Amino acid sequence: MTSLAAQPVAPAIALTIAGSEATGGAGAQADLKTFQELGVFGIANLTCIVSFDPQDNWNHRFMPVDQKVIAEQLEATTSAYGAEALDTVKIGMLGSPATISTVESALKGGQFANVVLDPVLICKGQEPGHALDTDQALKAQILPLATFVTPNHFEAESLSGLEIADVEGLKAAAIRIHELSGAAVLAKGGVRLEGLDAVDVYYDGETLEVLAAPKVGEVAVSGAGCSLAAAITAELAKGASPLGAARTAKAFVTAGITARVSSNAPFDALWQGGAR
Ligand code: PXL
Repeated sequence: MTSLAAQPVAPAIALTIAGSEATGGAGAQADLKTFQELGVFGIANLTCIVSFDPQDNWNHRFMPVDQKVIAEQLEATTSAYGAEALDTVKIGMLGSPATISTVESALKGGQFANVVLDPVLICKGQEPGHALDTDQALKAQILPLATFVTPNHFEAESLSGLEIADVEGLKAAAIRIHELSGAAVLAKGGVRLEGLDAVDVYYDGETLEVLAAPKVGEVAVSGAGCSLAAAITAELAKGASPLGAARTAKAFVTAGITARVSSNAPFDALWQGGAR
């Protein structure tokens, strides 16, 4: 008897080390939806649980996962999938110096060829300077281990020490962050830079490329940064080049922002199905 079922093809696998954002717009939920949408078997190891507070202007309530439990998740995941099956990881919100040290140890285990860092310094609604010790630990311990880093406007200023007023400033910051980290950089202007386009700058030490797409509104959408870095991660897991991954991710996020989901929270959420 012949079967009509297609020969199964093993999917690429990718891990996100990230926080849960309860409303499903950002964090691990956005990462897993992005992985799935791009045909990658997704794994999430949770670092914290964020629940916005509707009684307090939707500010963040932050609950870290116990360090032992974070280490156990990473042990389970790296043991289940060796470096041949799982060599690509995305780092999202870590949230504390202790978690940064736990994740640093796991990265130093050497399993991951692709380490995509979304340097979440503060989230929408948080004040800059909120968590200086965490920011400093991220720069000192995780940034040097990254192979790809995706700072937004604020994070690019913080990581580079440069002020960014326009695309030329974004280019200078991307070059500086590459020099500091050795990683490929996609510095995101988003809605923060003036003009009709949302402009990002890619730099990997050789190629400098401006990625532009028409802005969809003037308000930042929740999950855009997470989904962009997750899409880069998925594409790298499938074997794309860093620049190819950046281009695909930009198109994926632009479609997802166009198909955004609104709620009672003050920001819309990106819909990963927007590119279908
Ligand atoms: O968008 C950054 C982000 C990442 N991860 C988690 C978050 C947020 C923002 O709210 O809650 C868990």
